[in-house]
Amino acid sequence: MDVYLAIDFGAGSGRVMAGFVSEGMVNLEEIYRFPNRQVRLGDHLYWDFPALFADMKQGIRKAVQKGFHIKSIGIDTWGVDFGLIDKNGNLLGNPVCYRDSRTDGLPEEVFANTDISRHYAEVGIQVMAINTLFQLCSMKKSDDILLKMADKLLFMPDLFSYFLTGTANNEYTIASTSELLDARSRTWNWELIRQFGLPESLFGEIVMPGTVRGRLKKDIAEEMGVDYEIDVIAVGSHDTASAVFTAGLGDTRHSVSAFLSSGTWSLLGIELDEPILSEEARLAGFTNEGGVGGKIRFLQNITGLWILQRLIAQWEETHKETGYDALISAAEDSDITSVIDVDDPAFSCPADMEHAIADYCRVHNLQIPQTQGEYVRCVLQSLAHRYKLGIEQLNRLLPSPVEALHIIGGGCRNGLLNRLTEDALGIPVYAGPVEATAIGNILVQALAKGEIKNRDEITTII
Ligand code: LFR
Repeated sequence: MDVYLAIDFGAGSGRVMAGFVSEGMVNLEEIYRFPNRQVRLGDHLYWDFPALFADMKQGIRKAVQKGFHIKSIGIDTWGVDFGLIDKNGNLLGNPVCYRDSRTDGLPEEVFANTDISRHYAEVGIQVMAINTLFQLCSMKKSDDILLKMADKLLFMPDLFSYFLTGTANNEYTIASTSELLDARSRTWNWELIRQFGLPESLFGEIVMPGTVRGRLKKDIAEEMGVDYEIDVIAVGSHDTASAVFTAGLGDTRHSVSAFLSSGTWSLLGIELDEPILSEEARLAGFTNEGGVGGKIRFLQNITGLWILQRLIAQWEETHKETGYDALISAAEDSDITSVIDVDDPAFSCPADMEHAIADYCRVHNLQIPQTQGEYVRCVLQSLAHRYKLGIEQLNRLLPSPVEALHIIGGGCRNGLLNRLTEDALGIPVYAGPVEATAIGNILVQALAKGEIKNRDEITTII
């Protein structure tokens, strides 16, 4: 059977999915899932790129062994992180994880001498310490030798594609998470790059989703047991871009509907044709990231299920209850009313998430959770509360208010969170598709291959 492979790397795990389009439906099969770990080494927090690359190849091999004929491959990952390669095409060090402390305090330092409003009016990106811009500034500040040796900067999906094909370029949607693009022209903001003293040569050709990046290298194809040519296609290679591509398409009931891509992060917003670069948008924390088809993903980056994921990981270590269903039902039975600010830096990378929540509640005179159910309830209602705030802020910026919310991605399986969100928002909330990212990834490949002709066809499929 002919399939497209969607390779999706998240901060917690990666997977290889096979998909095909038939009779107006996308059919998906999970081929291989593997963990993605952040490794502390010396003073830094890294991704284990060689292990991830090996796992990706393992997934491709498994698809071949299952008898699938692979038409093309599309790769998407989380945003902002990158690898540097030297003139000989070798990887210079393991990519550093965006949760590394090297960028702590840098935005404040950088914008002490730069006009932040003017900056936003050009790049349109929510200033966050994790962004590529600040990672590069921290390397410059510490006189990092790797930056001097680097020939090209490749964002994570670019890096995986490069080692599969040998072609080094930068896909638009992932590049937009760097805070180094011009939001309107959708290409590098050279003035900004020069202003920050970054080597211009690092930044390569920007390719749009749907572009063929290259073919699977011969040696890799042989290793995979493949004797035909396989294209690697640039999809919406930022995971959120692939997911958002499918959100709310075909929703004819509401004229304005927003999306919430729910996973480790909660990305709440709306798709637009052109960016909103006003001071009001900046102050409300909106970002204008690049979307498939040249669209703009106007959204807020909200700390999502990360807090709950960390709690569960911690409970696992201390042999407490970790079953999702049991925890959710304990949360349903709990009546704690405390609401925390999920975006408070205290929750971004604490050693102990339970303590971080308890401390926050103590300092803010809120009831401190005592049971696991109370912790879960507190986190979920805080998220729902934050979504309400986000939609209110969005409504102030749009000509007419949001009428419905589509929650997509793994987090939309959390029925309690969906319900709390609908109660908080007072508008209809739709859940699904859970597999939004893989579906979006595969649809762009099908468009590139000419199997699907246009957005109307996609709307029918969705
Ligand atoms: C989600 C995501 C978000 C981005 C965050 C960090 O997986 O890609 O969109 O803000 O990860 O890169």
